[in-house]
Amino acid sequence: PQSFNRLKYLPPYYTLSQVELDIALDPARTIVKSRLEVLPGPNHEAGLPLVLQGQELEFVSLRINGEAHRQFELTPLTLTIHALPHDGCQAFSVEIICVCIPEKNTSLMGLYVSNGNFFTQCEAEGFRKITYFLDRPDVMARYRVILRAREAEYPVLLSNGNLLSTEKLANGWHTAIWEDPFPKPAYLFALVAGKLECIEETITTSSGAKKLLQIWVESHDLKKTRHAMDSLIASIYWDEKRYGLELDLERFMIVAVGDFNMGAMENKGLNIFNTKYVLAQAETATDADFANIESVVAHEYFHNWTGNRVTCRDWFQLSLKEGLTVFRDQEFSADQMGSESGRAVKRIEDVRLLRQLQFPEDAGPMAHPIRPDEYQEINNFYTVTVYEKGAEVVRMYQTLLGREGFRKGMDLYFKRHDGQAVTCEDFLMAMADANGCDLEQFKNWYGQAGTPTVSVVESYNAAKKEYQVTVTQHPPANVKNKDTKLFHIPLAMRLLTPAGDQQESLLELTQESQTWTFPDVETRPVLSINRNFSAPIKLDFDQSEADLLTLFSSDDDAFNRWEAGQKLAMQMILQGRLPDAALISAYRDLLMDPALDPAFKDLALTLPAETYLYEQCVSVDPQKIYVARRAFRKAIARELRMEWASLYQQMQTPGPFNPDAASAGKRALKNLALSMLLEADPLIWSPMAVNQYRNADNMTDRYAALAALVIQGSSSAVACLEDFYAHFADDPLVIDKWFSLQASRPPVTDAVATLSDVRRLQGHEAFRMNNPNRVRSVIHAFCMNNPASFHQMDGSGYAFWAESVLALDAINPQVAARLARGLDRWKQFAQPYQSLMRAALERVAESETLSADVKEVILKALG
Ligand code: B3K
Ligand code: ZN
Repeated sequence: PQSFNRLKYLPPYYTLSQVELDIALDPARTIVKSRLEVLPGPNHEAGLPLVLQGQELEFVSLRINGEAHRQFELTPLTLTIHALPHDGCQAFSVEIICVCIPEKNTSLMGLYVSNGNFFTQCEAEGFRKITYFLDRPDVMARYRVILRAREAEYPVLLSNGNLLSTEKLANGWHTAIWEDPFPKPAYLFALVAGKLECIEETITTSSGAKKLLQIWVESHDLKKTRHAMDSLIASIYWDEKRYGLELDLERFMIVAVGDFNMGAMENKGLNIFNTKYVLAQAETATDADFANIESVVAHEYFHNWTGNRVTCRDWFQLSLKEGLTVFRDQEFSADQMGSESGRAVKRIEDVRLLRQLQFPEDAGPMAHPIRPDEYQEINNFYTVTVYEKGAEVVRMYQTLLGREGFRKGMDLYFKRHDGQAVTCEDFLMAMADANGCDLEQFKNWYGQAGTPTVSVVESYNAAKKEYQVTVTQHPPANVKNKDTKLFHIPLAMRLLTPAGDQQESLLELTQESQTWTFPDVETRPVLSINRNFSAPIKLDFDQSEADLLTLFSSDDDAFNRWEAGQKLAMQMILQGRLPDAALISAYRDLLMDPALDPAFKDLALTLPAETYLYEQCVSVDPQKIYVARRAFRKAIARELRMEWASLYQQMQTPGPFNPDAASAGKRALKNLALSMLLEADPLIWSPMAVNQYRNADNMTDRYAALAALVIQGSSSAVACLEDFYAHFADDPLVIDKWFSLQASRPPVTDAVATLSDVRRLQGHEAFRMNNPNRVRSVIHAFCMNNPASFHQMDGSGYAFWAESVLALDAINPQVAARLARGLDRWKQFAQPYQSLMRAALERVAESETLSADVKEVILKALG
């Protein structure tokens, strides 16, 4: 397979100034006429041909400077034009007519049809499925777009930028002309056409300009758009306040679509969203949905500056925009929590996600630096490493430079690079130059894969009243390069003493090993290190259970307080122990502390995920881990049944539903209590859960009660599931929840039952193999979110996985490639799992029709 290398980047031979598109939309035959104003590029040489990318297109005609042109070659992936006027040394125009077939496009890249309407997805390389083009992010042009369609079927015609005019044509067709004043790469192009309606608001931004905001959905969904609009408005004001960045267009649109490969897309002025990240109302969306919508709306909006105004030179630089924009959305969401404890809760959630998903990636066969050096299919590199670890790296600049220093760096970045396509190094240099500091060693975070381990050894000299800590960095175990470079690691730390007299400080670990000495420490302190998860590392610190209990009950850093509890639980689960009296008592004190945020209590009493526990083992026995974790949980449920019962009462949220963080935190703790009570005393508490299921006025409480019943294998679960389906049959997003709850149900008696459930769900009338959300709620949920049912000693889960990867690959390679990642960590498992997984991988590898997407993932896993 062809692979692309970061160091082989060449500037373009040709570039574009202006693009005019005239698109006549028809599901069976869309005609695309383009007129490109071409200029010699930075790397031009006289006589070079112009090579355009094009995929799955029917070529019709080519004109150069208005004249028919015959010196060209077509391949399945390119249109190469020879004999250019003046050897291509002066500007010339290219006019191309071609045809594509949106209704046959199940890959959901390029132009496609969803529920009768047209949508596009161009990042990373989808524009070439619409027309022949210089489809690379360092070619930026101004676009003028004429959309044509039959008015009765497609009354709304949208594209990027500003609407110039509309016109009714005689034959029942109509047109709309859009112009985007900002030069952009093709991946930010978008069009939408169909029967849609919008809610709109006008706001005034910092310069006093009026801006039109619209959210476009199918008419029956209009009532579910308020939260997305509020999130958008909050994002716009936050970016002005925190970074001085203003919305630059007169109009900003969000459109929701039910068939979408990922969460959302930041096309200039016309963001396209998976319905899952737009539509919400109390009756149909959970607190998690509300929070996700807020953060995805913010993320896409923030891309308008970090991604669109300043974009990536090439796709290896993806983290330049994604890591930075994730960091920005994390900070926004933290601020929206409304309190310091809320900020900490958000931080814990973000780190939990990183460690559950990114750490395994960084330890597995697809490990790559946040700026990869090599890829075969770029779509495989929209990863938790590029996004979430990328965000951690951006966060470290802020930790090292302070908020003000970070802001200075951002200001210089925009001053230098507005309107350009740049690299991660340009970002680093802006940070360094704005702060007059040397970030040379910090660069290593961009170039090396794997999670570094930092080991800590401490000593206290009671006679001298002196405390010493020695910190050593160890390169990630899986890093292949011989000359491993040392990282620049910021470690926030504080010595906890009874007197509370020690301040927080920041240790900068830049050498392999460094020792810090602290004088005047009156009593042996307890070390709190890597506070707020200041660096994305694994900490190897053999702290006693007594010290961990001290941290868990009194660390003033909420993240480390939570972390101490996780570490205690993790160690005991992996040793097959149940929580001892001291830990139970610490849990009890924490749960009953009136000063603590309920959302924090919920996180503190939620055990580390099975997949995170896997990462701590040399040879994973998934069934053993499942049993040990479940037993540990049952013990917490039983030992604290009085506390759970009283919290279940105390955490009720009377009055109308409010999705704010404070109310959501109370609901989370209440519903944790309910599930614990069901675990402890199912016969007593099942009727209470059924009662909550029936009477809830919001989806969070209704779904939580249903989930508790299903997970417990309660006899009432079946009737409630049937009722739920009947009630929400018309709402695809709610039906996705119904599917995914069943597919991710852990084994109650025997796990084979779950696989047969999954096969039954696949035969259900509402199952759709070509809708990514539905597929993810059944197949991905089972294979990637239900480890105890998936990892069976008969290999049935893996056989199902292989069959599903192959079936999906024929429909949608991106969705299939995501599922293909499900066996990445096969080498880490004990037998017989390991051999069975390998056999399943080999079965997929044998297929002769694999997409580049799936092939890369499978061959790297086997390699
Ligand atoms: N930039 C898009 C992701 C595109 C994925 C292409 N396979 C969404 C986002 O990160 O905001
Ligand atoms: Zn993004």
